[in-house]
Amino acid sequence: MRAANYILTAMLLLSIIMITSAQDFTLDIFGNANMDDLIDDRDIAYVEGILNGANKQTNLTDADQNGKVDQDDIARIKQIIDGTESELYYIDARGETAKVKHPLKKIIIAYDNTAEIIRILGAEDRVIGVDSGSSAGAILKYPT
Ligand SMILES: [Ca+2]
Ligand SMILES: [Ca+2]
Repeated sequence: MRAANYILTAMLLLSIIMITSAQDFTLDIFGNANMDDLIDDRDIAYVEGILNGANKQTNLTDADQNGKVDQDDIARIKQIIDGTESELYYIDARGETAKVKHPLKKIIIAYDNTAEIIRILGAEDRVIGVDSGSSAGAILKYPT
């Protein structure tokens, strides 16, 4: 279930972030130090490279948002990978840093594609609201 919770969180964040193109997508979650589309062991290696001077710091390196890059960020990235982190920092649709508690217990669906992902993940019991402006697709399966 940890993996499912992480995927759920990631997918919800994706819907918030508003993907413009799959080809130039950056997962805007702090801890994605190498600025690609996921958080994995390569981000740990990238932060290690920053600490030894081989890599340049990126906007998403400070995983715990304490204003400095150190071993604690590597520890946080490891928690994100194994699903034990209690909160995630991300860049929201307005370009501002935001925080979400993890795992998610309550979900509000804003886009049809998110509604379908929630259904696929079997997390429909966590949905407490939907965007009443949506008028098509899987989102209509939820009461408004
Ligand atoms: Ca990454
Ligand atoms: Ca930090």
